[in-house]
Amino acid sequence: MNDFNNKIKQLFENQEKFLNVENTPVGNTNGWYQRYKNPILTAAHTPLNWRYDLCEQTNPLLMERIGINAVLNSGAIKWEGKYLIVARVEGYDRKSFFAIAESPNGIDNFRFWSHPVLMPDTENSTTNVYDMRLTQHEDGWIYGIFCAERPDPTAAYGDLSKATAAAGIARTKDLIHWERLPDLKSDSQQRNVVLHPEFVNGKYALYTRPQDGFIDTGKGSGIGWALVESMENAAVTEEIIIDKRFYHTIKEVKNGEGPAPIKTPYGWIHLAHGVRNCAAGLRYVLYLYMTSLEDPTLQIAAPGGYFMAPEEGERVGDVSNVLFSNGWIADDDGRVFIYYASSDTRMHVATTTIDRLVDYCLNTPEDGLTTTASVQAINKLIDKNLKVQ
Ligand code: M1P
Repeated sequence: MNDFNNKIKQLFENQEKFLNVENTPVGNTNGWYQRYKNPILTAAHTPLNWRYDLCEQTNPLLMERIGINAVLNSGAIKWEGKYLIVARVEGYDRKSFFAIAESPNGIDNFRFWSHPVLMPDTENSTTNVYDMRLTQHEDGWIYGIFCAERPDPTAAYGDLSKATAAAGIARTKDLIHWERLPDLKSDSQQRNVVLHPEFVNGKYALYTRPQDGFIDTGKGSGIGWALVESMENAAVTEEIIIDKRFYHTIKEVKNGEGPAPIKTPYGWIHLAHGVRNCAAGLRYVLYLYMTSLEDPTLQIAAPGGYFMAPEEGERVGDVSNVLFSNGWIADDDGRVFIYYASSDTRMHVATTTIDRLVDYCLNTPEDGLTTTASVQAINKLIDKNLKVQ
């Protein structure tokens, strides 16, 4: 074997070893979920043949040809017995694309499918796509809704950073062939749009996030809800806010729906991200809320504070101090796999159960919005405990 082939052999052997590393639970938890030692997907997990030219004639120095920067905000679905991630993969060129990785157990051994998804484009070409939410809808399709980013045509001459965010829509029956549908029509910009899995009053129901600008939600006061007649030509006509932002909370600056909610006998459980500002910049944390089965626009539980926040190594990355989740899987046995990205750089998993999430939603005190209310909630718990101790 010549030197070049030896180097290739070594490269693939090292990669194989890396992909096979077992993931193990870490840390004491508060009983809400279990974190794991290793990220489940990083740039280094992407296949070598996406990055290297493996031909000796054209790449005698065996250098990388295409750099992958990060694997982050991923949709998730259980499919044919496997745990599938529709990852946002970002290249050194800053473009994001979707790529599917699968694992036999949802916790480790994730491997990317041979090719990334070549998402069909719209007539009005899309510069960037990211953060897909997957919904297995009762109409028989699997929908992927994602952010479709384009340059803002109203930008002043020379302003090359002003952009627009719209909700791109695609659907598939096999996660291999994707049909791109027109973007969601909306008076405002939209990001973090998610399809509810069931029809509501015979219509498709969308969780929205109206925003005045590309970054700022401005007057957009929280997570919205809109019913649309069809997904082939989806348009927001009426939008109500079902999860509001409040002053001095974890979602003061903005919030956004995470994955499609999970149905339980007690209500729909939602995972969302909340953003506040501080001297170090924006801080993204994850929180839960619950809506009624009879009326999914009605919030019936709003546990105060965050459910998960960046910890240790999670705190640092391309956009530090960020946890973001747009994928989770509720397994048949009651386990829930929460897939979350840290600091816009890598993907992790945390496991929990439906029982724990329901208990958390129904028994965590709401944010009383003042320091007095917070102390009253603690005192109430102390008094209760004094009676049983
Ligand atoms: O950088 C943090 C996140 O910022 C955006 O989310 P939001 O619109 O809620 O602020 C998105 O760009 C997201 O991809 C990113 O993780």
